[in-house]
Amino acid sequence: MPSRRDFLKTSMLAAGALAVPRLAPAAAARAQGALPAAGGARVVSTWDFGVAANRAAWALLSQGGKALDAVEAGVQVPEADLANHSVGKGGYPDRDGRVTLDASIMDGDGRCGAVACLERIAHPVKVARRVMEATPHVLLVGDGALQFAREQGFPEENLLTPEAEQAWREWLKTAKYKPVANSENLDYRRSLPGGKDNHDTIGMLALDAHGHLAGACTTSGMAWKLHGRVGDSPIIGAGLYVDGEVGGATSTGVGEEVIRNAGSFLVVELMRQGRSPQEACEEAVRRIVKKRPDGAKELQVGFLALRRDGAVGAHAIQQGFTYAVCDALRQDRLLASPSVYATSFS
Ligand code: SD4
Repeated sequence: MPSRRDFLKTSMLAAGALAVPRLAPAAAARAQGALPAAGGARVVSTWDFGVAANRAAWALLSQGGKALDAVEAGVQVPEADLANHSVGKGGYPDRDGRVTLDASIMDGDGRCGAVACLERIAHPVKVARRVMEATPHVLLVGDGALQFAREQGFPEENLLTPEAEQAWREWLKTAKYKPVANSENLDYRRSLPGGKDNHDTIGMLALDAHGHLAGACTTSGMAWKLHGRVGDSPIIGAGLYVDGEVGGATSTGVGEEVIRNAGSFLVVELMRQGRSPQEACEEAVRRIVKKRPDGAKELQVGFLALRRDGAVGAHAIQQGFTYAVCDALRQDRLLASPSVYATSFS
């Protein structure tokens, strides 16, 4: 159970009192509220690296581009960033030293594609889109996904960078696997190989000027996972779900918990029933916390939602989940999500 202090702090966070590290409250409210009735484009994405990813998506959206093209372009930014150890090339490998990538993409009309446990291809989101557009399938995995990518002409390369390999060799000394939470606890972060958390996924949702929605999600998954492990990110309804009549949702954190609760689908369905994006994310997080006997005290999961009118919501189990919001007004907003627990590892 959260302590009273945690609860009080959480209530303040939920009320928005502490929710905005880099914006005044009024500006944050504008960033989260519906867009003007006349419409407009908006893109949101998970974590600090979402700011740069949003900018790439905005380059298309601001020119009247399609939401689907925007999310595909946006998430390629962290996929290509070698300093990012949780997405794309440069991602931390699995227990056997193999970098395996998961990604999905979805349009507001229900079209979707995904790849899981894909090796040697730097931009899994592009392969996911190709699955969606060039096959009758939704999800290709492992060798089959690689075979398809090769046939489609995607270049192959070694995705294990020297830095990621070094972190893996360091981990091998103890070889202890724990799906630890992402938190603001700096001592904890520093204790991890490379001084970083062992997971962070980019999930992105976009609304274009024509009123169309799309989303994408891409990750190297949990560092040091068992070979063959697939997380929530490529599972439609878990790590990503978009319904043009309602809105979209995406998730980050310990994928197993999100899959168990069909998290992103749940967020969208709750919005369909009239909950705000914020309320829907809160309820999805609450379900995860409630089902865990330990109250999910050591796990992180965060949800991000974008309703079809542009309204945004986010909620996480632990403090520290950030998300980026970009629209015609401002392109570089980074907001702190409210959370169930104010601190995770104290
Ligand atoms: C996974 N959800 O593979 C991803 C990892 C992640 O923040 O999001 N980390 O379970």
